[in-house]
Amino acid sequence: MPLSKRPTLTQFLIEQRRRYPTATGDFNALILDVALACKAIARSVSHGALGDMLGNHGDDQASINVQGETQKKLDVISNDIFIKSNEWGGHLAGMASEEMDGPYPIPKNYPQGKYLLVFDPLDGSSNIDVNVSIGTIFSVLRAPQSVIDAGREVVSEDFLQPGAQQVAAGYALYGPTTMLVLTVGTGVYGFTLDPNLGEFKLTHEKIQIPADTQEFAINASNSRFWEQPVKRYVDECLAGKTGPRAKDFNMRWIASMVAEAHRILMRGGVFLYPRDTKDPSKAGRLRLLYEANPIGMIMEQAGGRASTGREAMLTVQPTELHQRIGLVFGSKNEVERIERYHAEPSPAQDDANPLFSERSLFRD
Ligand code: AFP
Repeated sequence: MPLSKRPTLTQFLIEQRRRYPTATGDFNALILDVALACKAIARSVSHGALGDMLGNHGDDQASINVQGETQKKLDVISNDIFIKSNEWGGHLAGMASEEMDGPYPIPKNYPQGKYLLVFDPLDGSSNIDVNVSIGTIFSVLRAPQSVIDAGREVVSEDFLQPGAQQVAAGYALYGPTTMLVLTVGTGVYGFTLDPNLGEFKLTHEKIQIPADTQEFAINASNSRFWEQPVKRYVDECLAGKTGPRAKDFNMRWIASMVAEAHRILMRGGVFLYPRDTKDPSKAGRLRLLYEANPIGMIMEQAGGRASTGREAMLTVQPTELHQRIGLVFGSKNEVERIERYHAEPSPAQDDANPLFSERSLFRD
């Protein structure tokens, strides 16, 4: 399709809005403010060392975020860009971010709106200084009626909504091209930034993930911490044609979840960052509200599946703002297989019931 014929993000949103005659345009304006923030982050990321953007925030006095992780300069810059682009529009009652301890109430000098915006402003920070693709992840929820009616300040509890209640989710991928991948509940659409126009143009309509795959992504350096079902799944992938899967697999690990998610959307695959025993105080590495849920909505809307390994991700009831969780997503049949392995009796139970012993040919 010639570039001139490709709808812009604005045109796409207006055409989607026509399905809802009572729509006020608030939602569309919010998505466009988010898209503007992503364009500004893309610009900062593209300058890299030229823009004094690399390295840790606070330079010699490195700052640590609520996650206990060293903040990169671009983490803080990206968070500020998101706040400044979205606080003034009158569409939000509040925001929450990986980079902020608590929720961000809309300043009194701006009107308060009916949505909540939750985001990881820059995911994959460990890749910034080595010029590997990174991304932004965002999720839109409805503010509780009590916030809208009373106009009260948001509190953390207002954000603790299951992923199935998201009204929109998406990510920006800062790679060879800058892309915005978005779902508003009617499928998954990809927009590529036209650097000459400064506009996101529709390039991928109704993305569908292949139900099967021969590609898995996991950080194999954690294998000694994995639970048995994950060990079994990975062992069977590694066994390839010679094992129970009777086909060879390929492995990938970029350490930027947005890049992995995009590859899986484009050609299938499965991503695992499971709950493991590496740090018993953490229920997983990834965060539920602004990583697992938005990526989960994208995956489910594209015909894939997102799971904790034991249950559907979008059904999980959050208990805290920065809650961590085990995450498996991608090709539906592969994620369901991993869930089946988690549902089978664990080895401890097997000792009592040898009949239920692991069927894998590769027991430890
Ligand atoms: P950072 O933003 O701290 O680099 O974490 C990125 C991430 O949350 C996710 O995008 C990656 O898939 C995962 O962590 C990489 O984790 P490992 O560094 O343990 O492989």
